Amino acid sequence: MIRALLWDVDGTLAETERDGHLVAFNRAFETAGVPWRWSAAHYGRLLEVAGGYERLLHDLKHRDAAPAGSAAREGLARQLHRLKNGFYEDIVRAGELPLRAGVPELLAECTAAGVPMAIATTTTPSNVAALLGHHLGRDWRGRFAAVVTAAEAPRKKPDPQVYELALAALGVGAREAAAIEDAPAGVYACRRAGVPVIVAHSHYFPDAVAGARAAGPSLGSGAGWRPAAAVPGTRIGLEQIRRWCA
Ligand code: XBP
Repeated sequence: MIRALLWDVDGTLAETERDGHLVAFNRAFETAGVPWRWSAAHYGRLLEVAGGYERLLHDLKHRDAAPAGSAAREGLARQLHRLKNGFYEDIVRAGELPLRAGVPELLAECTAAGVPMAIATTTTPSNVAALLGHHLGRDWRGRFAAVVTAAEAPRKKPDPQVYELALAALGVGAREAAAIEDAPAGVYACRRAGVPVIVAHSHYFPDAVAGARAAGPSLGSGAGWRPAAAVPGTRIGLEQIRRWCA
């Protein structure tokens, strides 16, 4: 029986990669005066590298215009990442990152049903606080029994650390929880932690990932899910998640 729900953040709660982080990275490049920008397609490829700082560092290694020494590259990556996170918060506060369809309803359903929830993300904690504070209000933290971010789980997905810490904080076994994810790295992290996972595909991760209990285009509708949702017309709720994980 599923007794707790674990939420990934980027791409799952909102389209944060396409509409938030990418836009913010490019604003950071402009502000720092570096001569390159990331296209949407290039960013899609860079998403194979987990972590915004790590992603920057990876990209800098392949740029002629970037500093040649590793210490200088790391310094620049740190500066750009800090700037990026500031711009990301501005984007959230400007209301440009709405929650994805079905997310507010599933959050509310869990709260009403007394099903504990955790955040399980390897993004920077300030990004999570900005997004959830904007959408759920100043007391957003109280809606979650545990919030695990890159601060607590430095080993990024697909490492299972973030899910293992979330389970321990909730005090539930892996099979007593279900996770909502969008990306292959998140699905692998869940599988390695033994947590059943439901995938709501996002802009950058539209393809099937092996090992998910179910996958579909949106929590906002029962249409297009594999395996099929019991009631295709309605949003994905706790009962449906429990069926898929049974
Ligand atoms: C998503 C990530 C993050 C974000 C950027 O992790 O890989 O790095 O893309 O955020 P998850 P930061 O799927 O665990 O949420 O710049 O804060 O790393």
